[in-house]
This record gives sequence, structure tokens and C-alpha cells, in this order.
Amino acid sequence: MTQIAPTPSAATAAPASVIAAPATATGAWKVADVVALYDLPFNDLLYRAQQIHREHFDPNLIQLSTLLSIKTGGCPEDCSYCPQAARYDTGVEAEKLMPLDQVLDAARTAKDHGATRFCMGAAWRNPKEHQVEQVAAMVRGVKALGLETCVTLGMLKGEQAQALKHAGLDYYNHNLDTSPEFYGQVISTRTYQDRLDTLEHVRDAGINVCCGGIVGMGESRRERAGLIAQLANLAPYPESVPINNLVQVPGTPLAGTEPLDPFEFVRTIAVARITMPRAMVRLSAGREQMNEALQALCFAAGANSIFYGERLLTTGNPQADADRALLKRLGIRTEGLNPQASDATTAAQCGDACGHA
Ligand code: SAM
Ligand code: DTB
Ligand code: SF4
Repeated sequence: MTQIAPTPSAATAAPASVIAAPATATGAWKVADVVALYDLPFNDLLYRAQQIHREHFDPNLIQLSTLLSIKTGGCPEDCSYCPQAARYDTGVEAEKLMPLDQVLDAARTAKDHGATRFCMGAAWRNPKEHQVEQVAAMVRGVKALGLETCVTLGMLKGEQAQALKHAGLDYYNHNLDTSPEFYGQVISTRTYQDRLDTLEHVRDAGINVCCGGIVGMGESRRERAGLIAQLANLAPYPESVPINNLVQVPGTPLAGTEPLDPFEFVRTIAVARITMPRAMVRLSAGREQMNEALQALCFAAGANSIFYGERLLTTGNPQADADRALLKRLGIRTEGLNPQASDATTAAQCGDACGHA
């Protein structure tokens, strides 16, 4: 039975009893229940998301995560959204794996600017054994700076996940990207099950799972709900859920897609927060195309992390000083480094939103 309250008759009725938990005996979210969340009046949805957010997190604290593309372009996959797929003419040139010292320089700079998480991405279908070793060295070095580490390298085998765990990796990012129903319209070179298998290897190795998706690819609301239901029904659900708004890159098949209604993006954040209460919900790609008011709504809906720094992997992101100014106007503080970390600086533990640059 779906736990939706009857429509409140009085204008003052608080929507406290709208869906807050999966209705099935197994605790699984049905797509219909997630659609019902999406269908709530906007204010009711945000109210519920705020309540849940406040139960588990400080609503005025976010994490700054900096991304680095350690291996850019030339990817053999056909992900229709991706500027790094070799088969699309996007102007992204294929590069070799970045040397360790350059990666560590970038991580130090990110830390000096106030990031506490560093995510390294590689345009691979899957890494080879020697590449896992090279990335493991990067993980060790970045971790030694006191930063939280995340990598996204494509499909992983069980032993590869274990090697990364051994290097101290905190999170592995591998997105489901969209619902199983819409998936075939976006990617043909790997299956949904391939993605679930990689997530299982990551989970089994004891690495935190970072798994989310992209909206604005022309999917329906039901398909967005299908993605969220898949994520929320992973057992356990991911510790980290990046919600990307498609960055339309000329040359990719998805360039020219009708942009998503911005409020639908905010709804997606809210629904992710409600269905995965303790996850870090990351307002990820697409921020450069959002105005400040929209980003503020995303924080109100339960987003508690952003990518910070002028570049995502190959596309742009807001300027760091503009982000710091926005957070300051909103009274949002940024997470500090763990003081136990080997090389943590006091600057990064500053309690206000001024940034540390
Ligand atoms: N190659 C690896 C893989 O796909 O598993 C890791 C890197 S890949 C670029 C990481 C994620 O970035 C993708 O799964 C997708 O969700 C996101 N992404 C890529 N291009 C994007 C775009 N144009 N807009 C929004 N998100 C994008
Ligand atoms: C994720 O979900 N989004 C990030 C991160 N994980 C690796 C990547 C966004 C990429 C946007 C397109 C680009 O810059 O190439
Ligand atoms: Fe390759 Fe990853 Fe881009 Fe897909 S998303 S084309 S696997 S880099």
C-alpha cells in the first residue's frame, strides 16, 4: 500500500505524512512510489526533503569536492552524453594517463582552496591491471594529503576493487546513469547489469559506493523515478549519490536535447534525499548552466556537496570565488579536513564559508 496522505483539506495542513519510506514489506521502493514523490506539490516535496535532510545532516554545511581528469578522451564506449567518447567529434583530444606528481600537485591546490574530497576520473571502459596499480599510487598520495579520495575508472573486477581498497580508496564512483528502461537509448557498449556487477565488486571490497546518474537526457519523469528507485534499492543504498544535469556538448548525440525544467532537477535532488536519507547527495555536473537561485533551491532540497573548481572533467564549472561568494550569501559553511589526517592544515577547518584561498 502506498503511504500517501489524503490531500490536506486545510491550507495550513503540514504535509508530514506524505511518503517518507518505501511501502513494500521488503523495504524496496516501487517506481510508482517514487513517481508519487515527484508528483507532490513542489513546496510539500521540499518540506519533506528538508525534514529528512535535517534529521541526518547539518543543513548549512556542504562538502567541496574537486574533480581531476587523470586520463582524458579517446574512450571506446558510446555513452551518448559524453564528450570523451572517441567516436564523437567533440574537440576533446585523447591524452595519456597523467603522471603522479601532476596529480598530487592538483590535489594540493584543491586542498589549499578548501576542497576536502578529491575525485579522479579516467576515460576508460575498464582499467588494465597496471593502470590500477598506477591509480592506486595516486590514491595513496592524495590520501596522505588528508583528502577524501574517490576514483571513477569504468568497469572493475573484484580483484581490482580490492587493490584500490588496499591503497586506501574511500569511494568508487560508477553511475547507473538512468533507468533500466531508458538506458538502451543512451549506451549500447555496456549493459545495465555490467554496471550493477561493478557496484557489487566495489561494495564487496568494502569501498564506499558513489553512484548516481544524469537527468535532462530526454527521459520521462517515470524514467527519472526509475533511476532513483534503482539507486535507493541497492542494498545498502550508495553512500554518495551524484545527480548530474546533462552538460550538452556539441558533437555528442545528446546535444540539442530539450533542456530539463529546472524545477524538475530540484525535484530530483529532493526525491534522492528522501529515498536515500543518509547519502551525500551531490549537486554535480550542470551547475555552470544554473543560476544562483536554482542552486540555492538544490541546497534547500537536500544537496550537500558540489564540485568545486573551474573544471569538471572536460567541461566548465563555476569559478571557485563565485561559489564561495554564493555559499557565504546563503550562510552555508564548508566541511573541514579531518584533523587526524596526516597532513591536514588548519586553514581547511575554517568554520565560515569564506573559503581558504
Ligand atoms: N569512464 C568511466 C565511466 O564512464 O564509468 C568514468 C568517467 S565518466 C566521465 C563518469 C560519469 O560522468 C558518467 O557516468 C556520467 O554520469 C558523467 N558524465 C559524463 N559526461 C557527462 C555530461 N556531458 N553531462 C553530465 N554528466 C556527464
Ligand atoms: C559524476 O557523477 N559526475 C562527474 C564525476 N561523477 C566523475 C563527472 C561529470 C562530467 C561532466 C562532463 C565533463 O566534464 O566531461
Ligand atoms: Fe567513456 Fe566514461 Fe565517457 Fe562513457 S562516460 S564514453 S565510459 S569516459
